[in-house]
Amino acid sequence: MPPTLTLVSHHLCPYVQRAAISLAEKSVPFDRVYVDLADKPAWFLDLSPLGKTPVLKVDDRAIFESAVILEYLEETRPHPLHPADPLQRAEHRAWIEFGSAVLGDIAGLYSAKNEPAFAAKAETLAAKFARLESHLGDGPWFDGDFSLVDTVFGPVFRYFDVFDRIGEFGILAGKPKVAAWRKALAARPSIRHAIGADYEARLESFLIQRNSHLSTFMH
Ligand SMILES: N[C@@H](CCC(=O)N[C@@H](CS)C(=O)NCC(=O)O)C(=O)O
Repeated sequence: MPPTLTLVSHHLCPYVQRAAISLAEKSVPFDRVYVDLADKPAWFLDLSPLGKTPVLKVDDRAIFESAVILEYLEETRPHPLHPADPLQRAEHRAWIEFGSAVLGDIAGLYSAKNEPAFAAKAETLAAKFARLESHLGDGPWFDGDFSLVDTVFGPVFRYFDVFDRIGEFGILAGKPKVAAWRKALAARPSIRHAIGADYEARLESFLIQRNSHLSTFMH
């Protein structure tokens, strides 16, 4: 009997989405429970030493940290999302880390309290996407077959679907390979279905509540 998997989730968390996308790509059934990160329940803090989502419950054991969850699924489930070659696999792990740094910059962008701080974060992000633009090949995916790097960047680009409705901040402008990659990721069923139907409305109200520079465009 394979273990029962439960993904402890938050509705907006991009790191949770990584795990959901990998599980969908591998056709692995799993349950999902949601926690309120603004009011963390005791059972969640017991499971999650860092108090963060995602946690993957494997029967009665708990794995935390999304990159570790992805590696566990690679080791235990079919349909590999990592390349077979060790050097290429190491490169992919490095770009996954880059994806986490981009998520940190996105959080910095939507939390920036004033225009100069916002502009600085937008510039940092534009430089990171320029780096990706020069690294990407012919597509449609990051590097050959659909991989964990694609899994990580699907939730990254999802933020821009909402940002684009708020304003034009020039972060992805003039980057045709990034644009094509974003489009391919947005159409991938595993990525589309990694969130609930109310995701965008939830993200919008979260962004308004930040009371940040970005929020000022939303009133
Ligand atoms: N390095 C972690 C990051 C996870 C993370 O930052 N999760 C956020 C939500 S997206 C969280 O739980 N934040 C709550 C907190 O830090 O208190 C991973 O890859 O799983």
